[in-house]
Amino acid sequence: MRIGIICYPSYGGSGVIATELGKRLALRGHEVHFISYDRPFKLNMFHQNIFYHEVEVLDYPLFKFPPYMIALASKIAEVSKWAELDLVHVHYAVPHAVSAFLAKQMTREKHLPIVTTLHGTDITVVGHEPQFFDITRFSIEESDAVTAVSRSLKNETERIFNISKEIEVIYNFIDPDEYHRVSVPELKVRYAGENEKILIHISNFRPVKRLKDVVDVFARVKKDVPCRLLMVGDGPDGPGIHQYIESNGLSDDVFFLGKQERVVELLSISDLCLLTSEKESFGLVALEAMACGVPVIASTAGGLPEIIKEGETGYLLPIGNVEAMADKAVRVLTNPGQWLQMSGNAVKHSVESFHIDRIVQEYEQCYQKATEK
Ligand code: GMT
Repeated sequence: MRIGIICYPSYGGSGVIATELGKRLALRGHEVHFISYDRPFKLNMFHQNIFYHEVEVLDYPLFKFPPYMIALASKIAEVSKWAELDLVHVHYAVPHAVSAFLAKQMTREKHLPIVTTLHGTDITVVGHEPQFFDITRFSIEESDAVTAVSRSLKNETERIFNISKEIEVIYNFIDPDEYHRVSVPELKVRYAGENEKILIHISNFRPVKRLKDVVDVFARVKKDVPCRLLMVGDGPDGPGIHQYIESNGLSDDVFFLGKQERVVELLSISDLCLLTSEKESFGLVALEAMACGVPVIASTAGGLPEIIKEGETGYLLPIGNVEAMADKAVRVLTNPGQWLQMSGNAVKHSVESFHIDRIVQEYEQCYQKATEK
């Protein structure tokens, strides 16, 4: 098939999933055309089946806001004509599904099916904004196929938007060839002593991640277990959390590593991953951690209970219950037998349930159905 993929190119789970999906589809013989305002950061390979089309937005003094949505629609229409796309797969309803809808209208002589994948923020945050509500609903209803990355997101979308269209759950995935525990003892000594454990948090440091909870859990664990915390990522809550750590006297125990393109090595030296979010449609980082043998202590937000097996690959606690999260963390960290068991379970579960090959086939079937309609 000839497939157009529209995604955000920057750091973040949706961009990672869209790009890895496109790369794998190309390896399976499909022709894949990425369309975005920048090269997706994970698009780091050459393949004859992969194309990248940059959306250029006219910068004219009259435009207070550059018209990205229209530029994207024009680019989708243009590429779909000359590359004879069989469908476009958009990641995020707003604005991508809206632009795809416009492109479809512009190329009416040739049916252009739209597959829309909902990733979470488009529904739980953006779609809630009264001004975006109707257009989000419209873009979902007008898509030829809609997928959500977890059952929780599907249910929430149906409830919030009262959607009549069928939403298929296609989970996010992991490539175990890339995500597996590697031995990097020289890296471990950079951050922790021989008898110290390493806890890790990776995110875009947005308020929904509840970074203070991460620090509060860490501070409690530290009272019982010698440990250090790696904070990977950056975002709007970065400055505030630096201050919070300093005011709690934890500066020497916490390392800020900024945005990292590759996290396998950092996960490989970690003993626990903390994900305390108040919203998380899937939590790709939890899956990446599990694939690297790192048990996850997480909140019960959104799709996390569908990814983490309670008591087997980690623990799930109510949002904000930092005491309970810390108790579970201490229990795992002080019981080497249990940690080993959980670490092994985590790898097995991630590979068995979320292997890229299996999920990519689900997308292929979804594409097939969308084009046959
Ligand atoms: O978590 C974010 O703020 C980033 C956002 C994104 O666009 O990557 O993540 C969303 O999509 C990911 C990929 O499907 C999911 O793993 C995240 O759970 C989801 N974030 C939220 O629901 C808050």
